[in-house]
Amino acid sequence: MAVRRPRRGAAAVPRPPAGFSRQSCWLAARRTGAAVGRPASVLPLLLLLLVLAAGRAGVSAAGGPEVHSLRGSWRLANGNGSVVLRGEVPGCVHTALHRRGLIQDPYYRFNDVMYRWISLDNWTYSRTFRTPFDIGKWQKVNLVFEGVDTVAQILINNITLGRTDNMFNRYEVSWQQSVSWKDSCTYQISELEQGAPLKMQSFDITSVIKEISFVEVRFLSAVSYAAEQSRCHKAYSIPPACPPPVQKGECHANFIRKEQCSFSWDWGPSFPTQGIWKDVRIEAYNRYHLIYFSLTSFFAKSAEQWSLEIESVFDVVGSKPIEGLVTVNIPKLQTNQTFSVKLQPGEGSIVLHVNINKSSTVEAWWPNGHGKQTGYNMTTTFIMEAGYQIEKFSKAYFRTVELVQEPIPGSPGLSFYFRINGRPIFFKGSNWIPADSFQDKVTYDTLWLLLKSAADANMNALRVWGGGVYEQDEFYDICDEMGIMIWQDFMFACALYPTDQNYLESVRAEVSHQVKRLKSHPSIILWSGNNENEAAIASNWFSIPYADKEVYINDYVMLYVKNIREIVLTEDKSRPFIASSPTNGLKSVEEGWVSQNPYDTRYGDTHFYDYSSDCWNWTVYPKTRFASEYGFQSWPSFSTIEKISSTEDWSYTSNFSLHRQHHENGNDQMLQQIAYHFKLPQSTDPIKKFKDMIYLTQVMQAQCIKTETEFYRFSQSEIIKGEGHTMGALYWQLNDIWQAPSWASLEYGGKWKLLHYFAQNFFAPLLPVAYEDKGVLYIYGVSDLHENHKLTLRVVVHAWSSLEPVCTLAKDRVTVKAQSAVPIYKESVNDLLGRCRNCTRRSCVITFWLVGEGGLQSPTNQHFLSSLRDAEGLEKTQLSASVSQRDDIYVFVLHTTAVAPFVSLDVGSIKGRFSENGFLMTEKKKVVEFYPWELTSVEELEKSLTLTSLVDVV
Ligand code: BMA
Repeated sequence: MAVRRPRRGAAAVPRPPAGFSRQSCWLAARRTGAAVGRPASVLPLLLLLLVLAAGRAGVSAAGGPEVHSLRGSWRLANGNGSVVLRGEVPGCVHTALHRRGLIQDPYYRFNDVMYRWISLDNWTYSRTFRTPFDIGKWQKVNLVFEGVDTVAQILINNITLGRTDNMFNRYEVSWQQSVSWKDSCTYQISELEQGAPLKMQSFDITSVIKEISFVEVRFLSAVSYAAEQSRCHKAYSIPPACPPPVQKGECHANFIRKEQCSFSWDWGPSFPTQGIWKDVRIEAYNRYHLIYFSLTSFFAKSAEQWSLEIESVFDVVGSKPIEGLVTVNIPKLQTNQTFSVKLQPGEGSIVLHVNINKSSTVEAWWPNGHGKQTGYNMTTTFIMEAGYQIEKFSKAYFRTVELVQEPIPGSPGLSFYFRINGRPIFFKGSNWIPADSFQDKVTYDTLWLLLKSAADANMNALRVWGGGVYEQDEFYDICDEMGIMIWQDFMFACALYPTDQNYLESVRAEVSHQVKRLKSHPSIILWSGNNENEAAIASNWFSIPYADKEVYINDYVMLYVKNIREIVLTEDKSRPFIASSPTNGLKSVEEGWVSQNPYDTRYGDTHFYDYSSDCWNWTVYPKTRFASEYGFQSWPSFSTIEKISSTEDWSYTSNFSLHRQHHENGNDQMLQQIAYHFKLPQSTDPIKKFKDMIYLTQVMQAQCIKTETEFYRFSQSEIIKGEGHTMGALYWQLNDIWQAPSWASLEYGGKWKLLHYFAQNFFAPLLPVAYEDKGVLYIYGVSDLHENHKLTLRVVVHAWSSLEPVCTLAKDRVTVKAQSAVPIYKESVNDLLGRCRNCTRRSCVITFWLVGEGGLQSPTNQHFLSSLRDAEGLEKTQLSASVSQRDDIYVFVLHTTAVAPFVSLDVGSIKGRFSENGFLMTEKKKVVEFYPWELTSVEELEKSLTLTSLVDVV
């Protein structure tokens, strides 16, 4: 196995139909204490009848909380007041400056470094607001921030209410417990000395609010804060100090609880934003208030019983407990249960266990490709003696998840795979990064389009990577609806982290908040502590002297095991937890949570990158239990680059092309990989040459990741030399944060790279996969289907020089086993070439596919017998297309005069995707559909269309 170099840091996609659920019914904050509900006795039923008589079902009776939104336009000023403007909330400074025309598009050319001053300044958001209601009427009035990015002091009417330092936390602000703003080192020290609470997250503003109030959020530059925190951490250093220079980023991201990649990454710019990035509002209530509501499902095997655990977190004002009734109703499952509950004063939760009526059939939630994503409408009604009634409408989903780590016969180590509803599932998908440097630009439609593209490429899983953000509720809602399983990292990546007390407090609040907020989603199937931090210690990325290693291991265990894991296990018993990715799973635990070699193929998951070996050679890939990261870079298409560059930038070696590449030697690595199999562009026309390069990087990336993914898929049922049973292939990475070369298969804006079209095929539920071993060609039948199938394998050999097949073969009644990869064909390449007149490795290519009854058919796959650089007989083709419209889609009829490898259709910036792309065209005519994502026309498409195949590269 090549060793990974330590690095740093509709078939169409229609708009969501009207009324497409954006359910997001659980509220949020962090609390403690628990009380368990009991099934109701007779007495409280009286109460129920009384309240039902008083109020209409589905509507909160009078007395419910008042909410006043503070979203909208705020005043925004920089530190010395020289820049003043209006800024939207939710939003950030960069977006505000751009909207007002004070800066250009931050993604344009070199603006990321030009605009560094923005994040080095300290900005203040402020506004006045008229108190929307008679606050005297309310026992509690809170100012609630769902997300503040990141370090800020919050004031109302010039009185400091508190401070924030974690963008992943929710803050409620008030007056009584306020602290004054101090230098952050002093702050830590004095608070520690006094033993005072270090982070205040719950305040009550009742006594500070006036009829007209002035609210201010004074930010401190995240960059300065991180530097200062690092300086204050005197006992020992916490590396890495800074990102590699090629990333043009900021230092000490690990000292601030902020999106780690906002300080730059190897695919992303440095835009350490400041802003109020989520909802902000005033909330007023009497007696009691529901803060979080969540449900998780469980299945008791012995009793064959589904149940739901429903957790409600309340704030009870005053000194007396409140009693009442909670009714849970799931009409479709004939389940209706009432519990009597008692809420203690202060913040606490009640946990109800609802058994689902056994005479109803429960349809489970399944991953994409394995069944439906059934959810059941559920109403939970809280009727409390103290007044108003709360009704929550939610979707109850039923699914189980097990992470199976058990011995495998014939193989040392342990398995590592997921069983969903008792069925082992091969994970097909990719890794998700933030969809924009500016989160306020990520709309529901952005998320929907990216996730639909994942589902359309036959993916069933994504990993939300730990260097970004915990995604918006809508992200997980969409995954629930599309059956995309989420491997959810906590937000720590490629670094070591501090563990001093106030840092840990902040993280504890963050984890508790995020788990409560997200645990109702069936799509989330795993919590994972961090990205690559076990590996960073084990492989000593930061050159830590051996004698000091223990300190860092202790910190590691303190953070991910004693804190994060402990909270997760308390908050959520419905899904597994692992401490890191990659990890050796149970083996890492056995070795004290940091394994000698977390990349061990016989345990846990692996990340694997090798840019120098020939990627067509499958023997370089690790026969791992689970490939959770692997990939190759490519450039986004010209239409995407064009938007943020100017003419002088359009060459592969321009300053711009170098600037945009954040991975050391990235552009050269792509060239090297291309050169293994293709001729490099030689055109004297610089723009043609640049476009050819872009095209080749995409062809190379698609072909490399295809080879690697197919290897993982065909390794799922076998053990070779003790290795195998690979049960997951999540390539790095799905999406882009800006327009730049990266590992993504979807460009910024959503356009599919050739890789994404390839993914649709290499992740197909039924796929024949070929590889060669010592001169023998093997074809495996790979299937995710739940039944065995008797199919016909068709193998067709073409000469590069002719559209007529040289020879064909049909192998009937081959058994492709359910959810397996089995050999279905074997022949020495020499025999095969011998059978097909005049074929040599250089002159011919093999295509093959599977067909069966009932329309069952795999994509057509191909196997190259030599590099295409050496292909003999390829002719210059005349590719042409005619475009027509059929209902909402467009039909492209393609014609070729010769065999054409890697045919690419590109319609520039017209949003939409083709039914297939990048294919080997061996017929004279082929029909490809285009699914638009916006209004377009035949004329526009014809005008924008570029057809390219490999022979067009000169
Ligand atoms: C992975 C990720 C990222 C990185 C990618 C490509 O390991 O975790 O840190 O962007 O590799 O280098």
